[in-house]
Amino acid sequence: MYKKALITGITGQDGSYLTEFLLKKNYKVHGLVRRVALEDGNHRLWRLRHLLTRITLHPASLESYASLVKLIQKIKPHEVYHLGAQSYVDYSFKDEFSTLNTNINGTHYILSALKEFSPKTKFYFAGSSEMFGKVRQVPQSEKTPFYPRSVYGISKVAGYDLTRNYREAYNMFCCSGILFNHESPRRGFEFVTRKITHAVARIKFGLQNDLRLGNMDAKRDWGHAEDYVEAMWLMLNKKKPNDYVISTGKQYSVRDFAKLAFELVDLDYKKFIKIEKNLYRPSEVRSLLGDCRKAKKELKWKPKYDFKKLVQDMVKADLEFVEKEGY
Ligand code: NAP
Ligand code: F7E
Repeated sequence: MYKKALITGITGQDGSYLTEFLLKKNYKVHGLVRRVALEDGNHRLWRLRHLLTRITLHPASLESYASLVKLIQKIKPHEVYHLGAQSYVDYSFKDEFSTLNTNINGTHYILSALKEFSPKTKFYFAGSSEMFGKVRQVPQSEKTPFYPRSVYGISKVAGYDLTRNYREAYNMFCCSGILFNHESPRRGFEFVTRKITHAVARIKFGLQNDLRLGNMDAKRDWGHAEDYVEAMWLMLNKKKPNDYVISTGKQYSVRDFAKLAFELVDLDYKKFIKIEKNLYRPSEVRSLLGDCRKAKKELKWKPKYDFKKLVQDMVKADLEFVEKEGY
């Protein structure tokens, strides 16, 4: 018997890699999408284009409990991967209300709908290293206290607590992955890694002269999304539900990322980068470094990509992208 998975946020970076991963495991994959995505598939479904004939997309809204109930009753999924969220930290300073609304209520509605109509469904919540924010410990593990520095981080702490509470109160199979930054050629263009690799390719092809960045001293523990979606599945396929940090255990600055990305096309990053104060955040997360020993031990999870391979993958893909698309 095949398994059915429902993915919210299927149109995003992780949603597309997770879809590929689950299809390889013979899952029937269902995705929740905003109605506009179906109207404007060319733009909004670009990450799923090669998969569209093999999956079922359902228009629904994370803001509507009723639409989620209908969807869950219709599909009766074995597993729900709740990835849908306003995921851009910087935007959460500009629109606090919609970030909280989508990220907290969306999570709460799904958990509540599952409790009422499909309590045996396993649930994955996309937690984030942004929950650690102004870090209380180095490196950060499942035991590290949270200190979020943005409304985005706050919304993820609330989602994490809701997920844990449904597990404890109603005995449901609910897990949070506390994932550190993960990137790929499918990363959104507003995130710093993709902003850099896209700019590197555009500069190389003579389409752009410089790259404007904010805080280049910020440090992150960067992995590859392809590796990280596997960890989501491993969590839901353990005997018991639990929460896990997923990270590489290595830390690099935004400057390190830019330096390597420019070097890969034989350019010196110092000649192209301009620092803009308005790209700094009102309260920055300066340094994140994960301790994923629990995931390595209990899930037998291990990333295949290191930092250099990740940057190479993204630069190569953006050189091809800019050459083909011309922008
Ligand atoms: P992403 O590329 O930004 O994708 C976000 C997804 O959420 C998109 O499919 C988007 O749909 C959907 N979404 C946003 N607002 C929505 C709304 N109001 N209603 C329905 N869907 C909505 O993010 P990602 O990098 O794949 O990350 C996946 C999840 O992991 C997110 O929850 C993110 O917060 C979390 N996370 C990411 C990282 C990371 O480094 N990538 C690390 C830790 C946690 P549209 O296409 O319609 O906008
Ligand atoms: O910023 C600095 C910025 O926007 C990384 C999301 O997936 O990972 C992501 O959140 C760092 C920050 O990612 C620019 O100040 C400098 O320190 O790429 P980012 P993020 O904020 O770490 C976490 C784990 C998530 O959960 C989120 O969903 O880079 N930075 N200059 C810049 N950042 C951006 N975006 N643009 C710049 O020009």
